[in-house]
Amino acid sequence: MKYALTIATVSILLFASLGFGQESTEKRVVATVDADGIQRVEITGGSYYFDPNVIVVKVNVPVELKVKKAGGSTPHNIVIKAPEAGKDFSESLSSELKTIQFTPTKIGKYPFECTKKAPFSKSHKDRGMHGVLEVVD
Ligand SMILES: [Cu+2]
Repeated sequence: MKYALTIATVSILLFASLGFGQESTEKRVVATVDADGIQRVEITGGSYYFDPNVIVVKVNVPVELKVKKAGGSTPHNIVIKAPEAGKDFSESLSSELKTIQFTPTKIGKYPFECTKKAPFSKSHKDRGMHGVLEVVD
């Protein structure tokens, strides 16, 4: 009986910690199209998040993502691999703004992430550095 209780307690603790670890607040931004017909969004990457982490853009309209890193010495990048939908890039983040240009050609949800990982620790993605680019009509 005592054994069963211990198992139950451990399971609950494990479940709670997993739930907590995966908790990430959604920061959603809908890109506005500028007068020159380009939709621009600024994204900051830090330890361990992207802000915003849900980016909504229109299909077949050029996009400029302005990416930069929040302070700190931990290296970060932003990677999205969806060449079939017009998006395929890997850019390291620095304190200076970098511009990533592409034109999304297919409606859908495309995950982006930081692919960095320190030895013997979880990947930045697993620590919360990921997001979704939503391409809408
Ligand atoms: Cu990172």
